Amino acid sequence: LKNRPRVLVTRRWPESVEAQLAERFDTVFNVDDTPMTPAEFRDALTRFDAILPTVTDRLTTEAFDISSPKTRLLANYGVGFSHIDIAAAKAHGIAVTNTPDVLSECTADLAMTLLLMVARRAGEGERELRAGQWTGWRPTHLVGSKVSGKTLGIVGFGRIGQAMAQRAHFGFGMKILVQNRSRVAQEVLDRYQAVQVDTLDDLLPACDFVSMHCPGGAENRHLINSRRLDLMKSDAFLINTARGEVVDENALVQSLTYECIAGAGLDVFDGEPKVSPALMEFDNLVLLPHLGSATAETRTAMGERVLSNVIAFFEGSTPADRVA
Ligand code: 8YV
Repeated sequence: LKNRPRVLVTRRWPESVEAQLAERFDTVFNVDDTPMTPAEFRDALTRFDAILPTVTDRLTTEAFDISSPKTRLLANYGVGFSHIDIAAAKAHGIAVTNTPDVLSECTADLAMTLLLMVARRAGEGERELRAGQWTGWRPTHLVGSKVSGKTLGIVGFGRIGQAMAQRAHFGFGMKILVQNRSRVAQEVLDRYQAVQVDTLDDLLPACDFVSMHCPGGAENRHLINSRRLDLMKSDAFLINTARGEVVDENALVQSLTYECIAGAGLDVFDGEPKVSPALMEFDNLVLLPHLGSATAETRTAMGERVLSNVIAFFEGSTPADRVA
């Protein structure tokens, strides 16, 4: 085919979707599989019709600092897009899409994994056993907190927050409290017998677990700060599978040091893949390397969702997942 759109894929994807992309488009894969620097991105903007980035590509104001880009579409591989300067993309007339829905279940599964692991001290137990330090069963060994029937606060009640509520309510009989930037339809809350509270400050003191499912970006930066950590119960746990920036990590370290909360499960970090050494010191933390959507099924589905968006865009229709 002549005049096939030139497409840059910034990281390696599952083979089947890479093959589909290569079939339809003049596709360049970043064989190094490394994050793009702002300079590389600026260069790519002059050469490609579409760029398919991921969360590791920091597409800041600096990255968009060129006068007339060739690129018309940024089709993000992932639902969160706080790594993209949307205003700068818009100013250049570049459309942006994401991949909602397809990763909600796996991300909620991982949030539940963190919740269970931290409450039941699974990470601690595994480390102890592998270190050959397990001396045998005793009634007081690695005693954790019961999960079933407890109160879970969900911050951000979009697709992933609701998938979390489904697991917690139907699987574990948890009571669900919700805080969301807009009013959630009563019928949606009723599905999980959930109650929406007005503010985060109302939610935090009432919960045994608080799980973050809101977007990242400037507006939610350090939503969980030291004042809000103080509002949590001292036997409560914080779970974050959203974005690192929504939790002030220094405040979390303080809170854990003074035992103001019982522990946390984190899949995302401010400045990842660097993780603050202070966090490594706590046994009551479960730390995972951004695995939320990391299943074969979901990573393939994410790629297919990007593919549909790119195809729609170059066929002249509005991509289903256009966010800007
Ligand atoms: C991805 C995610 O691993 O979709 C998101 O927002 O955080 C994860 O599913 C990552 O963003 C891929 O770009």
